[in-house]
Amino acid sequence: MLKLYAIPVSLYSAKTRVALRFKGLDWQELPPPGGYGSDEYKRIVASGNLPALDDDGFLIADSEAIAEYLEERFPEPPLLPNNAQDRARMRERSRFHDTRLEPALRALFANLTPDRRDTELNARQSLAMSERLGQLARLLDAAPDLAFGLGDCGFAVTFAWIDALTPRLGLHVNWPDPVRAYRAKLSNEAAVAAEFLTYLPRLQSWLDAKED
Ligand SMILES: N[C@@H](CCC(=O)N[C@@H](CS)C(=O)NCC(=O)O)C(=O)O
Repeated sequence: MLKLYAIPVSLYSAKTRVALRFKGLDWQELPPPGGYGSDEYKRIVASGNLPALDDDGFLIADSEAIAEYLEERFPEPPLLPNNAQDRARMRERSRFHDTRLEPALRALFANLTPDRRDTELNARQSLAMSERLGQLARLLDAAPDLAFGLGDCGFAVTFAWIDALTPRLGLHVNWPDPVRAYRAKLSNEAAVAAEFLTYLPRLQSWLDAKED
Protein backbone atom coordinates (compact mmCIF):
# COMPACT_ATOMS: atom_id res chain seq x y z
CA MET A 1 0.00 0.00 0.00
CA LEU A 2 1.11 3.57 -0.63
CA LYS A 3 2.52 5.28 2.45
CA LEU A 4 2.31 9.03 2.90
CA TYR A 5 4.56 10.82 5.36
CA ALA A 6 2.40 13.71 6.45
CA ILE A 7 1.02 15.62 9.37
CA PRO A 8 -2.72 16.28 9.46
CA VAL A 9 -2.63 20.08 9.28
CA SER A 10 0.17 20.47 6.71
CA LEU A 11 -1.10 22.37 3.68
CA TYR A 12 0.95 20.46 1.13
CA SER A 13 0.02 17.14 2.75
CA ALA A 14 -3.65 18.08 2.30
CA LYS A 15 -2.94 19.02 -1.33
CA THR A 16 -1.47 15.54 -1.87
CA ARG A 17 -4.38 13.82 -0.12
CA VAL A 18 -6.76 15.61 -2.52
CA ALA A 19 -4.80 14.12 -5.44
CA LEU A 20 -4.82 10.64 -3.83
CA ARG A 21 -8.56 10.89 -3.19
CA PHE A 22 -9.22 12.08 -6.74
CA LYS A 23 -7.40 9.00 -8.03
CA GLY A 24 -9.46 6.80 -5.72
CA LEU A 25 -6.32 5.43 -4.07
CA ASP A 26 -5.86 3.97 -0.58
CA TRP A 27 -2.88 5.01 1.45
CA GLN A 28 -1.47 4.67 4.92
CA GLU A 29 -0.58 7.96 6.54
CA LEU A 30 2.46 8.09 8.81
CA PRO A 31 3.92 10.93 10.85
CA PRO A 32 7.56 11.73 10.00
CA PRO A 33 9.69 9.23 11.98
CA GLY A 34 11.42 11.04 14.85
CA GLY A 35 9.00 13.96 14.48
CA TYR A 36 8.66 17.00 12.28
CA GLY A 37 12.08 18.45 11.35
CA SER A 38 13.97 15.57 12.98
CA ASP A 39 17.32 14.19 11.79
CA GLU A 40 15.72 10.76 11.65
CA TYR A 41 13.18 11.97 9.09
CA LYS A 42 15.90 13.84 7.17
CA ARG A 43 17.72 10.54 6.79
CA ILE A 44 14.65 9.35 4.85
CA VAL A 45 13.75 12.61 3.08
CA ALA A 46 16.81 14.80 2.55
CA SER A 47 14.93 18.12 2.60
CA GLY A 48 12.89 17.17 5.68
CA ASN A 49 9.78 18.40 3.82
CA LEU A 50 6.31 16.97 4.09
CA PRO A 51 4.66 15.32 2.30
CA ALA A 52 6.67 12.37 0.98
CA LEU A 53 5.30 9.26 -0.68
CA ASP A 54 6.63 5.73 -0.36
CA ASP A 55 5.42 3.41 -3.10
CA ASP A 56 6.72 -0.03 -2.18
CA GLY A 57 10.17 1.32 -1.30
CA PHE A 58 10.28 4.05 -3.94
CA LEU A 59 10.42 7.33 -2.04
CA ILE A 60 9.54 10.68 -3.55
CA ALA A 61 9.09 14.05 -1.84
CA ASP A 62 7.47 17.34 -2.93
CA SER A 63 3.73 17.52 -3.56
CA GLU A 64 4.20 18.43 -7.21
CA ALA A 65 6.62 15.59 -7.95
CA ILE A 66 4.28 13.24 -6.06
CA ALA A 67 1.24 14.37 -8.07
CA GLU A 68 3.11 13.94 -11.37
CA TYR A 69 4.26 10.48 -10.24
CA LEU A 70 0.71 9.47 -9.24
CA GLU A 71 -0.52 10.67 -12.62
CA GLU A 72 1.92 8.42 -14.48
CA ARG A 73 1.54 5.45 -12.17
CA PHE A 74 -2.27 5.63 -11.92
CA PRO A 75 -3.41 7.42 -15.09
CA GLU A 76 -7.17 7.11 -14.44
CA PRO A 77 -8.94 9.35 -13.69
CA PRO A 78 -6.55 11.87 -15.20
CA LEU A 79 -5.22 14.92 -13.39
CA LEU A 80 -3.67 16.24 -16.61
CA PRO A 81 -5.51 17.01 -19.87
CA ASN A 82 -4.79 15.28 -23.22
CA ASN A 83 -3.50 18.18 -25.17
CA ALA A 84 0.12 19.38 -24.66
CA GLN A 85 -0.87 23.04 -24.34
CA ASP A 86 -3.63 22.28 -21.83
CA ARG A 87 -1.18 20.17 -19.83
CA ALA A 88 1.26 23.07 -19.82
CA ARG A 89 -1.53 25.40 -18.61
CA MET A 90 -2.46 22.97 -15.85
CA ARG A 91 1.17 22.81 -14.69
CA GLU A 92 1.46 26.59 -14.92
CA ARG A 93 -1.56 26.88 -12.62
CA SER A 94 -0.03 24.48 -10.15
CA ARG A 95 3.35 26.26 -10.11
CA PHE A 96 1.54 29.57 -9.64
CA HIS A 97 -0.06 28.13 -6.54
CA ASP A 98 3.15 26.67 -5.09
CA THR A 99 5.48 29.55 -5.91
CA ARG A 100 3.22 32.66 -5.80
CA LEU A 101 -0.03 32.45 -3.84
CA GLU A 102 0.90 29.95 -1.13
CA PRO A 103 4.17 31.69 -0.13
CA ALA A 104 2.20 34.94 0.31
CA LEU A 105 -0.03 33.08 2.78
CA ARG A 106 2.86 31.20 4.43
CA ALA A 107 4.56 34.48 5.36
CA LEU A 108 1.69 34.91 7.84
CA PHE A 109 2.53 31.73 9.76
CA ALA A 110 4.92 33.88 11.84
CA ASN A 111 1.82 35.78 13.01
CA LEU A 112 -0.21 32.84 14.28
CA THR A 113 0.90 33.22 17.89
CA PRO A 114 -0.89 36.22 19.45
CA ASP A 115 2.13 37.62 21.29
CA ARG A 116 4.11 37.81 18.05
CA ARG A 117 1.38 39.37 15.95
CA ASP A 118 2.71 42.01 13.57
CA THR A 119 -0.17 44.06 12.14
CA GLU A 120 1.98 45.50 9.36
CA LEU A 121 2.76 41.98 8.18
CA ASN A 122 -0.99 41.23 8.11
CA ALA A 123 -1.60 44.33 5.97
CA ARG A 124 1.34 43.59 3.66
CA GLN A 125 0.34 39.97 3.10
CA SER A 126 -3.33 40.93 2.58
CA LEU A 127 -2.13 43.10 -0.32
CA ALA A 128 0.25 40.41 -1.58
CA MET A 129 -2.47 37.73 -1.56
CA SER A 130 -4.98 40.10 -3.19
CA GLU A 131 -2.47 40.83 -5.94
CA ARG A 132 -1.88 37.09 -6.49
CA LEU A 133 -5.64 36.39 -6.57
CA GLY A 134 -5.99 39.13 -9.21
CA GLN A 135 -3.29 37.42 -11.27
CA LEU A 136 -5.01 34.06 -10.75
CA ALA A 137 -8.25 35.54 -12.14
CA ARG A 138 -6.35 36.28 -15.36
CA LEU A 139 -4.77 32.80 -15.45
CA LEU A 140 -8.24 31.28 -15.10
CA ASP A 141 -9.22 32.91 -18.41
CA ALA A 142 -6.99 30.42 -20.21
CA ALA A 143 -8.54 27.36 -18.59
CA PRO A 144 -7.16 23.91 -19.49
CA ASP A 145 -9.76 21.49 -20.85
CA LEU A 146 -10.24 19.41 -17.70
CA ALA A 147 -12.85 20.01 -15.00
CA PHE A 148 -10.42 19.27 -12.13
CA GLY A 149 -6.71 18.60 -12.30
CA LEU A 150 -3.25 18.73 -10.85
CA GLY A 151 -3.26 22.53 -10.78
CA ASP A 152 -6.39 22.68 -8.63
CA CYS A 153 -5.45 20.52 -5.63
CA GLY A 154 -3.34 23.14 -3.86
CA PHE A 155 -5.67 26.08 -4.43
CA ALA A 156 -8.54 24.34 -2.68
CA VAL A 157 -6.42 24.03 0.48
CA THR A 158 -4.80 27.47 0.36
CA PHE A 159 -8.22 29.11 -0.10
CA ALA A 160 -9.40 27.33 3.06
CA TRP A 161 -6.36 28.65 4.92
CA ILE A 162 -7.00 32.22 3.73
CA ASP A 163 -10.62 31.89 4.89
CA ALA A 164 -9.52 30.55 8.28
CA LEU A 165 -6.92 33.28 8.84
CA THR A 166 -9.03 36.21 7.62
CA PRO A 167 -11.09 36.69 10.80
CA ARG A 168 -8.28 35.57 13.12
CA LEU A 169 -5.73 38.04 11.79
CA GLY A 170 -8.17 40.70 10.51
CA LEU A 171 -6.97 40.29 6.93
CA HIS A 172 -8.45 42.29 4.05
CA VAL A 173 -8.23 40.06 1.02
CA ASN A 174 -9.83 40.96 -2.29
CA TRP A 175 -11.40 37.97 -4.02
CA PRO A 176 -12.10 38.73 -7.70
CA ASP A 177 -15.41 37.29 -8.96
CA PRO A 178 -13.78 34.67 -11.25
CA VAL A 179 -11.72 33.42 -8.28
CA ARG A 180 -14.83 33.23 -6.08
CA ALA A 181 -16.55 31.16 -8.77
CA TYR A 182 -13.44 28.97 -9.11
CA ARG A 183 -13.30 28.46 -5.32
CA ALA A 184 -16.99 27.43 -5.26
CA LYS A 185 -16.37 24.96 -8.09
CA LEU A 186 -13.40 23.45 -6.24
CA SER A 187 -15.32 22.93 -3.01
CA ASN A 188 -17.92 20.95 -4.96
CA GLU A 189 -15.29 18.52 -6.23
CA ALA A 190 -15.78 15.20 -4.40
CA ALA A 191 -12.07 14.74 -3.57
CA VAL A 192 -11.91 18.21 -2.03
CA ALA A 193 -15.17 17.79 -0.12
CA ALA A 194 -13.96 14.43 1.27
CA GLU A 195 -10.64 15.93 2.38
CA PHE A 196 -12.33 18.95 3.95
CA LEU A 197 -14.60 16.77 6.11
CA THR A 198 -11.61 16.05 8.34
CA TYR A 199 -9.15 18.74 7.31
CA LEU A 200 -11.20 21.86 8.07
CA PRO A 201 -12.07 20.91 11.69
CA ARG A 202 -8.43 19.89 12.30
CA LEU A 203 -7.17 23.16 10.88
CA GLN A 204 -9.53 25.19 13.07
CA SER A 205 -8.53 23.24 16.23
CA TRP A 206 -4.84 23.64 15.40
CA LEU A 207 -5.31 27.39 14.92
CA ASP A 208 -7.35 27.59 18.15
CA ALA A 209 -4.52 25.88 20.05
CA LYS A 210 -2.09 28.55 18.75
CA GLU A 211 -4.25 31.21 20.44
CA ASP A 212 -3.84 29.65 23.91
N1 LIG B 1 7.26 22.56 -2.36
C1 LIG B 1 7.04 21.62 -1.27
C2 LIG B 1 6.66 22.42 -0.04
C3 LIG B 1 6.33 21.52 1.12
C4 LIG B 1 6.31 22.25 2.42
O1 LIG B 1 6.61 23.44 2.54
N2 LIG B 1 5.93 21.50 3.43
C5 LIG B 1 5.92 22.03 4.77
C6 LIG B 1 4.72 21.47 5.50
S1 LIG B 1 3.20 22.07 4.77
C7 LIG B 1 7.19 21.60 5.43
O2 LIG B 1 7.58 20.45 5.31
N3 LIG B 1 7.84 22.53 6.10
C8 LIG B 1 9.03 22.23 6.86
C9 LIG B 1 10.29 22.55 6.12
O3 LIG B 1 10.23 23.15 5.03
O4 LIG B 1 11.35 22.20 6.64
C10 LIG B 1 5.91 20.68 -1.67
O5 LIG B 1 5.14 21.02 -2.57
O6 LIG B 1 5.82 19.58 -1.12
